[in-house]
Amino acid sequence: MGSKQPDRRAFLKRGAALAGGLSLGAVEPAIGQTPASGQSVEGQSQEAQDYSSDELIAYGQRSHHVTSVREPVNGRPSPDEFGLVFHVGTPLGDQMGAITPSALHYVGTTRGSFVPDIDPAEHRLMIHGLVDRELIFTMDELKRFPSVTRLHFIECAGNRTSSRHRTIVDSHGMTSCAEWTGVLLRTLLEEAGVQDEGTWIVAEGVEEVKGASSLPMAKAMDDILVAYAMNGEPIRPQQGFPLRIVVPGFEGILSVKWLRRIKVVDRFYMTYNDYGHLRQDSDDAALSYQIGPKSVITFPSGGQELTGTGFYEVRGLAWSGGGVVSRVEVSTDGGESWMDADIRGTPQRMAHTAFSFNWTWDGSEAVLMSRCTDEIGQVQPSREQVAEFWGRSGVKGQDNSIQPWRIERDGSVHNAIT
Ligand SMILES: Nc1nc2c(c(=O)[nH]1)N[C@H]1C(S)=C(S)[C@@H](COP(=O)(O)O)O[C@H]1N2
Ligand SMILES: [Mo]
Repeated sequence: MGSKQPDRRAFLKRGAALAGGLSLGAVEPAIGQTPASGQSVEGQSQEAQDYSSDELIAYGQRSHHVTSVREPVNGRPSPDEFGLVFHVGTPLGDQMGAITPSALHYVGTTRGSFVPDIDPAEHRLMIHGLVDRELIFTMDELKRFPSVTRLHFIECAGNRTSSRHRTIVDSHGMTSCAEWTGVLLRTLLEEAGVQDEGTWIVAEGVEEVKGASSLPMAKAMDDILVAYAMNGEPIRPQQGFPLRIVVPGFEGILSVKWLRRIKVVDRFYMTYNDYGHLRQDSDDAALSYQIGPKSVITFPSGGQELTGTGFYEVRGLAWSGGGVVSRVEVSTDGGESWMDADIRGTPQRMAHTAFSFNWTWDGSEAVLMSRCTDEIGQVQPSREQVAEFWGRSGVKGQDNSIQPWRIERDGSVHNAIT
């Protein structure tokens, strides 16, 4: 069986080279093909993995030839020597399409967390405070309510542009997109009966003082999900098993994981999370939550390499807390001129939207950028525009400025921020 493999792969290789040669009339090797000098088939020497085992038939795993993994961001290893998990980023440079595989969804924790092991049979959600009826739900009870299934990104405010970043994990690794299923928080709040003075909520996870966030009632009554499933299966422990809120379009810290309590209150509460983000003022808090129109080129991005001149599909992701992505433009000359990119699929509200752009690299130095416009007309700003607004202190709140990647003559790709 194993002996057949090289033959088959060689055939595929010839077939692809032929097809590429015909359609593009290329003299050089077809796209993605290496010249036929070194004939060795990569990975052949590795020990074979038995994908036909009972275990992997019952519950699958990716090919052992695929090695892309989450990486610590800001240089802080997870878990650390005390077992605490800090922010760990999604390898967006390897991603295809808009949905992040659950196993690669970024992990965000406010001050470092132990990922708790919660028994869903024992877990409860309490809704109390300024309500007519205080309610306590089991997981089974929550699943009896009408549910919604929605694609949404989550993004940590820690994602920012900087000259120090090398790869897209450094600059944008703390955003991911998944399909979430759960009950609208509004459904549960209506069940409890919110009193007139109830203008804010405080949502709390299982970790005592950590992981609590304040949210305005208008958002709670709009589109917040109390989610128990992610990409078709129960939410994974690192993402909040068995229950979390997903706050569409707002910064990630508000999407409280391991959710156990929602208190309806009459004012903005300065919780541990809110204090960390220096929001002593409720107007400032409510205004700075929403993530602006944003996009990034995932290929080619920092640390990757172009293997020769010619045709490339430039790929990326765009998103906005303001709703649907309506337009994505790409520049290959450092922002001098812009051209429309192709949007993949039907963009969803507050969800990553994949885009692509056909490009022929002539071998000269080039600076690639992308720019997102959302359905309410907001346009992603350049770093210069952001600096003009915020001054030398840098961006407060989220940084949604344009990320430039420089292609060097040797094909290497670097962060172009100086
Ligand atoms: N209970 C709890 N919820 C939490 C956190 C936390 O530490 N504890 N971290 C927050 C932060 S800072 C972010 S960015 C998001 C990350 O969600 P994810 O890990 O599913 O990507 O969860 C938020 N929810
Ligand atoms: Mo975060």
